Amino acid sequence: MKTNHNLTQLWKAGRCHAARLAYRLGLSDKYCFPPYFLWGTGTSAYQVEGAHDQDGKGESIWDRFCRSPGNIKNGDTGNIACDQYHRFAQDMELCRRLNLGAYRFSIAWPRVQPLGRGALNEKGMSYYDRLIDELLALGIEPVITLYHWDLPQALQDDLGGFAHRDTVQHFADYTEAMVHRYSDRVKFWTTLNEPWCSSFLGHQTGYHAPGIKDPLIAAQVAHNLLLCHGAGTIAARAAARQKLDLGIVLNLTISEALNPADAHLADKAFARDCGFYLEPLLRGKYSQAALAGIKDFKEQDLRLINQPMDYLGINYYARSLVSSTGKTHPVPGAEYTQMGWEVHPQALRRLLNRIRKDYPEVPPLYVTENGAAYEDLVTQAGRINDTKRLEYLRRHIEQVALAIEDGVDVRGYFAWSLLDNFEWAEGYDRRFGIVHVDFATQERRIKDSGLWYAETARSNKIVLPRNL
Ligand code: GCO
Repeated sequence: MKTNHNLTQLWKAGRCHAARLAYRLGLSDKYCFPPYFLWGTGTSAYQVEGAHDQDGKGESIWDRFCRSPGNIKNGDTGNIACDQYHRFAQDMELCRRLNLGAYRFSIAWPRVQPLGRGALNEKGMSYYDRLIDELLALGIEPVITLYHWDLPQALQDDLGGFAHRDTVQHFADYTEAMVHRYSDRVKFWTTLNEPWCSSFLGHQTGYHAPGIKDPLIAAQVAHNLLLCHGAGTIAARAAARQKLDLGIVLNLTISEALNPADAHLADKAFARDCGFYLEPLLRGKYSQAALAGIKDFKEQDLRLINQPMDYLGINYYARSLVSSTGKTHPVPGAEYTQMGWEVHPQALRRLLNRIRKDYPEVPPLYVTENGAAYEDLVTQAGRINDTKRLEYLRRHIEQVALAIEDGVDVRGYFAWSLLDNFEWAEGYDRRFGIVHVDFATQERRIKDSGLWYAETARSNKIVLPRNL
């Protein structure tokens, strides 16, 4: 069996190399991604699971935040969300129908450790056992995110959450317990998803949980989250039952100038925003400016943050623009998604190249999120002709292919999201799924974008025009 499997892999890889050669020689317009390229989708626990107080789950900062009137559009909450806690088998079957190689999901920390420290909740732990086993039975790689924004409320109440250094040790202990339990079956692990959002949106603008508006706290949280990544990485490696692929997922924005005369501003913004994360993670350094904002800093912190990583996950939705006049919106002639984000696929290629150029030591890259919110209509026949989303995905995937051709080591692409789900402060008003969810009935329907994506994942190929 094993040999047959290997032979099939070899045959597939051979065909793929031949197809890439044909593309490069101008004999075909079909581009074949490398044979190891991973096609996936992602979700996060609070956005899809629901079952917010079931089977011993503790309260999270998002449970609490959603209960305060005015925080979330239409007063929506993640109490039920996509009910994936009860419907995971159906959802994983959808992943199979979409031909996905991987499913990226997060563990709800308060589900498995209700108070964020101390006793584990076996019922919550066994939920992820079942989810993982289901994925493996379908031949889909589970990719676990340890923290996607739903901190146990008890840690917020008792310690001040990530503003307090003790939370770092609690995160490391939680990580150790998860890796000990699941790493016999799960190879891919992410410590944190988009720590910029947790710190800045959660503690400076207050747009996200826990809803704090204090720049000093936000800066400390940003630093402490990086400590969590470092301490979590060490804990994960020590508890691992196999060699792990361990990394972090960042929303690195590429800043570009609307007017070429402002290019220096764009350069500065890139160095500041991406540098805030990549300098300490990859080089064990902070810029003077970054350091100035952090009150509780110890020299050895940088050594802790600077752990070897097996990959870097990048979430890309839009570029950010700079202009000396301050006016960047709207860009004449530009398209925007329902979030008001500019559609600019070429900047994804530039971002991937820029990271490789400025940080040659960067580990292999994955595009861990990319996708778009548009309003969807279900036709009488039950179809969702979401052409704009399909085009958004297609055009960004083209740019990933071009980045690979440029020599950037991109190993996979994850469409955001498998399902329409709870879009944080926007509630259920913004749909990112390649699968439609009717929130009244929980019925799922694969959208046209999903059908297209399934075919792309199956064939590992796209049509790649030469004049992009
Ligand atoms: C993010 C999140 C997702 C969002 C998506 C769209 O990392 O911001 O991972 O949870 O839903 O980005 O806003």
